[in-house]
Amino acid sequence: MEYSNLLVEEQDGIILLTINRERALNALNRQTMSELKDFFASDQARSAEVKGVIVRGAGEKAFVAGADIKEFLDMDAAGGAQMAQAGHDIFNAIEAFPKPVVAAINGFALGGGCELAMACHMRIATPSSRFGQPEVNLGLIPGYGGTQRLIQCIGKTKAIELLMTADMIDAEEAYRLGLLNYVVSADELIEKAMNLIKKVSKKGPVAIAKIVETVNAYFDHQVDGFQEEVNQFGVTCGTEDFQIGANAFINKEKPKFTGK
Ligand code: CO8
Repeated sequence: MEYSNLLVEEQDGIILLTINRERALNALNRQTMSELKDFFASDQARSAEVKGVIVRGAGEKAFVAGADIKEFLDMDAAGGAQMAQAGHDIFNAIEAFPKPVVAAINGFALGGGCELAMACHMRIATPSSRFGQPEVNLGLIPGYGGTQRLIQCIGKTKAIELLMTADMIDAEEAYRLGLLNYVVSADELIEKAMNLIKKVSKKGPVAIAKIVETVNAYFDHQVDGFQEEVNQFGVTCGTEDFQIGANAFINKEKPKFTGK
């Protein structure tokens, strides 16, 4: 698929995925959502050579300022539910991606933008970044997972306040609440995200994929997360990676994982 709203660049096996609609503060219109869906399912993203994905917004002002409000002005109840479901499917696929996905946030991460960041495995932001779920200002509620993931990230007490008031918080407050992994300067943002992915890429790839599955199981009410851990622990014990990792430790060597 040719992308008109995503830029895909690769550096040292790490994909830099840029939401590229700077004039609309990178708002997620239908086209961008379908490109995101395509990208995370693509052979390029899922290639064994890829260590992870950094998601960022184009320009200096916004990560993503939300879903594209101009596209859903005339939406009815059925159309809204359909669009929200499609968004859930895409963000769930990002959350389930078997390699680290890091949001590198410089500027506004609002509504669907905050929801996209929360679907990523880790979040790093610059001090001037601002976060919020302002949907109630439009007479809506979040539709891309925000009511659930905000609680998961920061707990109900603050989540319900932010969801009800539509207040924006700065990066320092977002870090304090547990929404962010790191706050770094704009100059350091991509380097920090790259270093995080490089650190993860030195671990056993099967184990990393199983961490994603097992952590996500905690939030899946159909699945017993503890049972999932037992099952996936067994799976990782049966891998070549485990043999390589354990032997490397005993022989005081660095492991060369095969991902098998
Ligand atoms: N959608 C569409 N266009 C947008 C959006 C958006 N979310 N945000 C900004 N833009 C556009 C503006 O319309 C403007 O375009 P133009 O120059 O053509 O008028 C351009 O980006 C620049 O924006 P501003 O002039 O407003 O810039 P400011 O610096 O004055 O303000 C703000 C920046 C505070 C970020 C402001 O733009 C703003 O409040 N944006 C909207 C934020 C918002 O409400 N986001 C939530 C949207 S709802 C949502 O995300 C629901 C997700 C779930 C959907 C479920 C299925 C439908």
